[in-house]
Amino acid sequence: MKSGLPQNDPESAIKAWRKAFPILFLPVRGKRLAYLDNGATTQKPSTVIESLERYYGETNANVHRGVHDLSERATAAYEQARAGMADFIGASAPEEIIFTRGTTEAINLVAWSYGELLNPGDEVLISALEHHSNIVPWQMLRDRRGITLKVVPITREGDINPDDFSSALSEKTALVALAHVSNALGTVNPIADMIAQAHAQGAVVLIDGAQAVAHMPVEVQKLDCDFYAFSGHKMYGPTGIGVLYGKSSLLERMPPWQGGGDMIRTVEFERSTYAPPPYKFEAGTPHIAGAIGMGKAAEYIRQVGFAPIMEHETILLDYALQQLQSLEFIRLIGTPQVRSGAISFIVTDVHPHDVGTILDHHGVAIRAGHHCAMPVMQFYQVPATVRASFALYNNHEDVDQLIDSLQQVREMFG
Ligand code: ALA
Repeated sequence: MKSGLPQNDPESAIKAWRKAFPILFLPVRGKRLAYLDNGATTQKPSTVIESLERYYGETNANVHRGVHDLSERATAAYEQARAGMADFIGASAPEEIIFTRGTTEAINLVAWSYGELLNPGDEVLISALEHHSNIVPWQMLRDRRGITLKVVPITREGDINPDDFSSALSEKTALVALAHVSNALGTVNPIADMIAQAHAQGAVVLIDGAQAVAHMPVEVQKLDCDFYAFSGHKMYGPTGIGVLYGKSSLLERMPPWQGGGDMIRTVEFERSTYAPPPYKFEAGTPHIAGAIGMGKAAEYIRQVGFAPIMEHETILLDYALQQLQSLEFIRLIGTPQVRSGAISFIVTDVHPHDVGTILDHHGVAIRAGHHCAMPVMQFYQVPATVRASFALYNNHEDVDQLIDSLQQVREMFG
């Protein structure tokens, strides 16, 4: 890994990163934009934006089908993006990378396909801090195949209780599905240890990496997870594209989950045979431009380097936490042991949606709501929270703008 921020002039490095994102320099409601809604989606660097324009302007054709030059070039670019994503997360081969519409579709793919290999009585284990995307597909599987869905509780701080996790595992556990980083609380789960424990019981493990891949290096072979799901748009890439990583040995055994073009070997009216992975799981024309843009986003992240990204984001998160804690009218929701990316909080006596609307008028973009994690809200007995979530281009000025605007909220509501 590259070394961290340049010690002599970290501010210039961050200024240079910001320059790559044109949208950051457009005023919002006549104010300087402080974009702190990166957990929902990140902004895109020029290299990603240009790659989409170049693809549609110079290369556009369908993949894996044509015999003409454009189709060959589109196919090469799409497959190069796949290889790039394999490299980005340390997969052993490009064939272990399936392009999906995003994390949600990737998790549904596993639930619908690997789920077919599960039997009534098998247990699927999730945690109480999961995003709806890592809850609902397993409820649907439970209702379809009679599996048992078990939920490991979290502590007041917002960590998965390690003892509860260990004791929830048994020889009945067929699959464990966990967030790498909680989108609502920012909790970083100790997934390497959890994966090892699950494997010791013979379970396969799916990790929802949507909130992790832009913030920390992920090495799927080192983690030894069986599946890892993530989205392009939360890592500076386009929307509508994501990745499911799966170990080849599992992908080979799994049935296809959608039928159509590109996923077959032969089709007769009596029966069809299927292409090998990853194509078996990519029915229909894929989001070619999206995959290429996602590949560019991964290149961008690697070029900046995770060491400086992590150093900068840690400094910024600590600063934001310290500033928020200094306001007596703010209550933090979740104080996990290890945090990445997001801070959730409540402004005393003001609904998060009202906070969000006022902040918006000060140019501060945050998310207010249940963050697709209603069980987390139920646990903390709040209808919603305000969430500030960070990316590599955020700076101290963004945090100061957030804090000043929160003070305005307090003044307005008395
Ligand atoms: N999952 C996204 C979020 O946390 C949309 O905001």
